[in-house]
Amino acid sequence: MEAASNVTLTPEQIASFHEQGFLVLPAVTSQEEVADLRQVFDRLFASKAGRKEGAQFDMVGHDDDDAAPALPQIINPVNYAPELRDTHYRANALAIARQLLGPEVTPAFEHAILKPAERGAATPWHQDEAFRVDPDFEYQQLSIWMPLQEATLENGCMEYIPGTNKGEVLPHRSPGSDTKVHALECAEGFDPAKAVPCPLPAGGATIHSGRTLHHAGPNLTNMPRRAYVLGFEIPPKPSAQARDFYWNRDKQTANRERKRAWRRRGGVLVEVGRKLRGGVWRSPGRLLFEVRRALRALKGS
Ligand SMILES: O=C(O)CCC(=O)C(=O)O
Repeated sequence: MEAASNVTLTPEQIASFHEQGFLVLPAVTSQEEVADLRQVFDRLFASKAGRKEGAQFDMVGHDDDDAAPALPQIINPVNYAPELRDTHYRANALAIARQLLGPEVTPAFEHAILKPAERGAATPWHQDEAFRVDPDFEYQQLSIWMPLQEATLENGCMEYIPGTNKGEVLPHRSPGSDTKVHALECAEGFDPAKAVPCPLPAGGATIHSGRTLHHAGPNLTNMPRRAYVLGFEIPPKPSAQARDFYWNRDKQTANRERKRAWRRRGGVLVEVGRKLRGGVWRSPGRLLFEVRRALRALKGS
């Protein structure tokens, strides 16, 4: 049975999201579900799920096999834990995304992020849109970020710069100019002193748009900080205006290499199967975007 949604945003919340670029909600699922998700996350990170496919990696280090990661992430954890497919969180997140961006919205990506106890690194200031490998599309995306335990300033809650959602994508770079690091950091054009920290209870959520500048501090506590991010977007259309996200061109990360090797071994067919199972065919706009993106990637390789 599919989980049902029970979150309705007020007109004031919707207006505030579009004005400020973020929104804070005290609860988007039950404490029981949060407890279940914590167990799933701990299993996925401990078993290195997705690592061979390049889907689990350290965001801020060189991601060596034998090094303890400072900020491990799993892209699309649902691929390694089918029980994540049918959660109240997912149903509520989709309902929220539709209220904020409109009925055309489709699921686009998801992330599991861990800041390990005592050594979890800060997430650098960035805009999510800066990570898009193909800047020649128009993106209208948002992320729903749910902590699986309390999120505080001490363990790395989210912090946002209000209003940055209304500007362009600012110049980014690899932290320390090290192109072997997956993360990006925003290089200039904002004032970190304007940051609004957003502490949250477990199972609450912050929502931010693809251009809202954000970061999260290090985890200084003796408990892990886990966050489950669900991303949604209007199916992107080719943009009339050319942009250059040059900071993505030179990336040479270990996870990108693992992903390439896995695709060559037949992983590309697994990817197509996952997209079909995920329901990409239900939205003609989404399907068209996926085909256009694949063709552009083929042309570029
Ligand atoms: O969880 C974090 O530390 C950062 C999350 C983030 O940057 C995002 O969801 O876009």
